[in-house]
Amino acid sequence: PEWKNILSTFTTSSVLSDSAREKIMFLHGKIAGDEAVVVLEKTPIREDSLAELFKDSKLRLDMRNDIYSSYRLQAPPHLNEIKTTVVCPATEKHVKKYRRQESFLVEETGDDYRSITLPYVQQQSLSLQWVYNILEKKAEAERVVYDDPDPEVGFVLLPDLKWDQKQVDDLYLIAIARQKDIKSLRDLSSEHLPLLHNIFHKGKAAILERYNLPASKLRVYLHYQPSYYHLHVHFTKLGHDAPGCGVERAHLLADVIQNLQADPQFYRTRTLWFPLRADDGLLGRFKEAGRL
Ligand code: M7G
Repeated sequence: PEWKNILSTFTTSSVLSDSAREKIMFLHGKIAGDEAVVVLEKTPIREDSLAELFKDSKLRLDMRNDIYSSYRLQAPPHLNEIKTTVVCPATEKHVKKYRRQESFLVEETGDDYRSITLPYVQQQSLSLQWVYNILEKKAEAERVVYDDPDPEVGFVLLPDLKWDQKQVDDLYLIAIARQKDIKSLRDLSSEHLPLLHNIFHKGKAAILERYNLPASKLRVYLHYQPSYYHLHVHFTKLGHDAPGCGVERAHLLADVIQNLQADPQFYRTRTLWFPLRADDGLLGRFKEAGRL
């Protein structure tokens, strides 16, 4: 790991969104002439750092009143880092993804998928280069938690970009299928059951072994719509409200498996509901088609 400040040239053009409670800020700007999105996030206080925190920090009193007092604690720099994510060069789609926006629930039949969603997604979804880099070990190779090389049912399990791996409390991993032709939930049929079973069982086993976290503590799901149209499964810790874990976007893998067992074409024929943001081009397509 190198300490290089590529952000010293970052100029902010706007705050896309922020949350004082979540202690996170999404910025749009430029790095050396290139469009960039920068995410700054304060990370949780780790229990295993407390001894050092109390011993090595400076403490300044703000106020004292009876039995109450409040302080500012200046932690040693390595206990006071800000998790920073940079997307550069960022596309307009990245900027939209992080801009705070009102969302609308869309109802998509199987036919809507084929006539509205699929043509749109084929034209304008985000690049999958980062996914291929992971599958081909060209990036993040040292972060991989589990790798099943089988071309049919294989997958790579690794920490999600959103997780700094400092504490298991906000554990977030993704399993990326090795098969390249499955865009999303909509492409799944019963022929994919061996793949889904494999991801479910081996993914949970690998997380138990590495992080000592049992299946009963995991939320295992797919997003619909996803941002990246290459099949992947999210593994997050129960109790941690990971972004996108809500009912309108997350489909539990256990349910997906059962639905496909009951009806091999379930996800190709059912109506699915999902939220789209006001500035999402796909929402425009649904409106044009009179489906909203
Ligand atoms: P999604 O459901 O397609 O979209 O999930 P979402 O981002 O709207 O949830 C893609 C998941 O992959 C997200 O949880 C991302 O945080 C994660 N992710 C995205 N990128 C670009 C990377 C990456 O380069 N490396 C890793 N490890 N995870 C990524």
